Amino acid sequence: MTDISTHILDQRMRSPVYNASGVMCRETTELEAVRHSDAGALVSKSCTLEARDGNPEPRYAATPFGSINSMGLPNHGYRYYLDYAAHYDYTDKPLFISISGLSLADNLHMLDAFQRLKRPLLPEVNLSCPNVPGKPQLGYSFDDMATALTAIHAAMDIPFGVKLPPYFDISHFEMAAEIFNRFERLKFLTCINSIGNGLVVDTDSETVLIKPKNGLGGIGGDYVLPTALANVNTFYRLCPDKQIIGCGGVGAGEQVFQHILCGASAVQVGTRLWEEGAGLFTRLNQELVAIMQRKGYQCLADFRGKLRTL
Ligand code: ERO
Repeated sequence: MTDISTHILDQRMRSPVYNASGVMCRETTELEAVRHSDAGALVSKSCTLEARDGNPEPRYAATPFGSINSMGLPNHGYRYYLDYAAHYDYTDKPLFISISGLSLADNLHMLDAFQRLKRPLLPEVNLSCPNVPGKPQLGYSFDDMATALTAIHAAMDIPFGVKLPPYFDISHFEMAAEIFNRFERLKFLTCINSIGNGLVVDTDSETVLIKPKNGLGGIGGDYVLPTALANVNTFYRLCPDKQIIGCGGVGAGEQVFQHILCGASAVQVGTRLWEEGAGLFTRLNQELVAIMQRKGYQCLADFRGKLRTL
């Protein structure tokens, strides 16, 4: 028997794959569809204090190699997800709650409400939304990120994680890792959010594909796989006490395998889930099992983090 189960903290996942925040998770019906699928966990849409409609449409487009989005954080407001979390059956599969307040005070307010539920939910604080005009990505401002994490860590009794933007320079990886390693209850790092502020152009019409921000948006899908793997593997090496959750460029079991080989304990899927729907998870699990059987691996620990260098 090939075992593809994994753990985030002490919570067991029957499969390492689940949705990336933003895809199939704004409505409770969507969250329930992921819960009833072969995903190993689920994460809710990043929430704000108050409900938001998000940016004007069109704000998502599929492209030949992935996707571009500038959704602008459309969500029902944190109370909607708080209610879902309050009634969730935690014996089924882990529930991650994504938090993306427009200020540190908003984040602290929402995190307090979620931890007061006294349920085993896993907060994922989004430090990397690229699409809210006038709000820079916190993950790129190291001093502000350290200030925010200091306050969040002091306020949190329960373990939590962060969703990170992609980093591209070794000095930035090292500076970010040094900050994360200061915080004991910061237990997992999700790498990566979409690559912010890309531009996809349609040659025939000579236009951008999405309306907000003159067409700039977060890039996901095949384009981002090497960047995602670099972030997973580098933080796996630099933050040995944290768990890494991979995200980016997953379309088949092979990319799930690669994320885990680079050190991921679990793997999120965004663009491909948007395009294919929740049946995707059954396929990814089957493809991952086939690769493991071909290689003679019986469980994920047999190859997790064992990427070889030359
Ligand atoms: O526009 C969004 O709602 C959005 N899109 C992303 O690619 N990443 C995000 O983190 C995000 C909002 C929090």
